[in-house]
Order: sequence, then C-alpha cells, then structure tokens
Amino acid sequence: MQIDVLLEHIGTLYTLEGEKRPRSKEALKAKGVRDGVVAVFDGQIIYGGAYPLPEEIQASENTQRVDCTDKVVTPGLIDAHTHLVHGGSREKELAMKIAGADYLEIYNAGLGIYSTQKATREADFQSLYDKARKSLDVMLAHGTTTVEAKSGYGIWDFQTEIKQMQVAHQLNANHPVDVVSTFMGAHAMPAKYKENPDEFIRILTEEMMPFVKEERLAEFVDVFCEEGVFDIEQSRRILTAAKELGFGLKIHADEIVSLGGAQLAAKLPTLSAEHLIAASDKGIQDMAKAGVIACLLPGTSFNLGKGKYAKARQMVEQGVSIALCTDYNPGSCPTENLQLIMTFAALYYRLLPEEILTAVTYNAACAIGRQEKIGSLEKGKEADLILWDAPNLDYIPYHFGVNHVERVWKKGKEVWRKAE
Ligand code: IZC
Ligand code: ZN
Repeated sequence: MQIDVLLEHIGTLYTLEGEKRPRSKEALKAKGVRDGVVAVFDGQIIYGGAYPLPEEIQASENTQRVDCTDKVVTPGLIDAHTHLVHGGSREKELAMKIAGADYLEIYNAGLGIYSTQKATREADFQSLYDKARKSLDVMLAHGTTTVEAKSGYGIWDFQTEIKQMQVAHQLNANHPVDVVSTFMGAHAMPAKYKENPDEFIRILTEEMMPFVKEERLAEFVDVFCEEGVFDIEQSRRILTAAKELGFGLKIHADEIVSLGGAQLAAKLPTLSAEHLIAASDKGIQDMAKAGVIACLLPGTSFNLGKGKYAKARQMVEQGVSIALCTDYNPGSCPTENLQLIMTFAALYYRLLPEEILTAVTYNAACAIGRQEKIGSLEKGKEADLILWDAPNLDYIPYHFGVNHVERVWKKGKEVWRKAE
C-alpha cells in the first residue's frame, strides 16, 4: 500500500485509539506513544501507532515525509459548540460587565442576544459569510478541523435563521474546516410572543423545524433552557418534537440557574447537554446513567467573570463523558481559540492534559455524532492531524495564550502551516 504523507519520528503521538463510545473516568485519559508514526493515503489514516510501519505499507519517492522529532501529533481538534455565524459584536457590554452587570441583566435590558439578533438580521448573506469565514480561519490556525455551528440569532425571524444555516452550509462546502449545523430557533423568547409563548413554540415545532428538516439545513436542534428563556416544560416540548422529526438533540442546560435541565437531558435523552455550570448533583448522576455527553464551556465561565465553573471533576469521577468546546459567540465567549479553553479546563476544572485532549477530540466527535469518521487516528478514519510545536502534551495548556500549532492536515491535505 502506498503513502501520501508520512509523519515520522513523532516525539509523542496521541492516536486516541480506545473505547468506541464516549469516554469517562480512566478511559478519558489519552495514551501517548513514543517514536510514533502516522501514514496517510487518499485522505485517510492507514496507520497510526508505534514505529515501525506494518510491512504492507511502504513509503515511496512520492511520499511526503515529515520529521516530527521531539514534537507532538494529535487528531485535529473538534469544537462541538459554537455560535459561529452572527453579525456584529458586543464589546459595548464590557463596561456594564466591569460595573458588575451579569448575563441575564444584560439580556433583560434588551441587549445581549437581542442586539446580536438585530445585527444578524441586518447583515446580508455575504457579510455574515465573510465574518464567519474569518473566524473559521482563526479556528483552523489554532488546530480546529471540525466545528458545530448553531443558528439562533433570527429566532422569530425565520429568514434570518435560514440565512445563518445556509452560511454554515456554504462554509462547510468551501472551507477546509467541516461545519456541522444545529438549528437553535429556541435561543431567546421573542418579545412579541412573551405573552403567548405557546404560539411561538407551535410555530417553532410545526412550521420551522419541519422546514429545516425537509431542506436539510441542520442535523441537530438545541434549546436555551434557562430562567426567563425556555423553561423545562417548554424545552421538553420543543425537543420531543425535534426527536419525532429525526433531529439529534442538544440542550443549553443549567448554565446560570439550576432549573433541572440536566435531568431533562437525561430523561429525553439528548445526545449532549451544554454548559451545566449550575447542574445539580442529581442532574449529574442522571446524565451519567443516561450517557448524555456534557459539553463544557469553561471559556464562558471565565468570561462571565463570576468565578462559577461546572463541576467537571465530579462529572468525570461519576462517569459523565465530557467534551470541551469554545461556545464561540459575541456575548458570553468571544474567542475561537480552543487551546485557551484547554488551559481553562486544566486550571479551573482541574482536568489533566490527557483528559482534556480526549474531550477536544474523540468525545467531541461523539457529541456531534462523527466518531466513526473523526476524533482519532485509526485506520480508515479521515486524516485530520495536528503537528504541535510542543515538546510534550502538558506544554500545550501550560504555556497559555499563544498558538502552539505548527501544521494542520484536513482529510490528508495540508491546510495550515505556521509562518517560518
Ligand atoms: O449570544 O449570548 N448563552 N446563548 C446562551 C449565548 C450564551 C450566546 C449569546
Ligand atoms: Zn451556546
């Protein structure tokens, strides 16, 4: 068998080979292989592991050889929770935050999500596309090769929702980073339906969601289950309808107030529950039992500035599988940099680098239903690879705030390289 690209003499290779289901407890720890080698042919991994190569795989003069001595190689990072496509930015809220205003106060003052809705509604397709493409470039430069993108800045204005999802689709087709689309029409309660939320839920579930399904605009449906947004019963109705239509389910649960979103996620069950900063012990137990993946977003906790973090360590000890994501959005987490999130996870969640790596690769792939294709460097999987300019894995979250990526391959093609 031939080889297109051969990464050899790898200081430490993390293939993420292991249990074929979302990982927790001991299985969450990725194992490193010294003197590793990865062989790629036709966009796929044909070997990833310790030197030497199996006999049937041979390099030729056409093979591109990459010397990875004293460096780290991992799968491409997967960011399983972002609000990638949006108009505008919210730096004007910074002074309010510095003065002590919290997220829901800003939202209730008609700013927050509402101001991004306005900016997104006013932006045309091309400007939304250009802005999101720039963000994808930044993500790719920091090692992200697949990203989930939520709609949710049109809400009652369905054309804007559709526009956001169409931008995500076009980016998926044109950009090296793969974009997985989620419909999040239930991201805020529109002011004009505040007195009649049932009518909005009817429109959402009977008009919008069937259209999104029919047009294949999204694979997942997500709901912001939060005090003053969608309550437990409303979230249950929306997600039950989504399930009946064949969508995968996600829920923003217990981000700020402990409403019981984690329990609801376990009951439905959803594929993932997001945030969980205020999740109860019972909610965590239920999620472990039901196998709901926790998509944790420590950058949001950091940026909300209240010192409140999800109980990630407890979740792992109790058997919840976790993914770590940016939550990239213009309000609660304006960063595309998943490496920074890895640092926050180490410092604020007290997760080990080996646990963190699984949470941004294999488990994140599970959180978007892509674990058969990506998330590990095993034979037959897509060759999404990062060569890190780092002597060991610990170095990546330790030396924070700078980019450690040297080269990135997507489906076997080199798509990013650090300037010399
Ligand atoms: O734009 O504020 N939490 N949704 C739920 C967000 C944060 C995004 C935003
Ligand atoms: Zn979010």
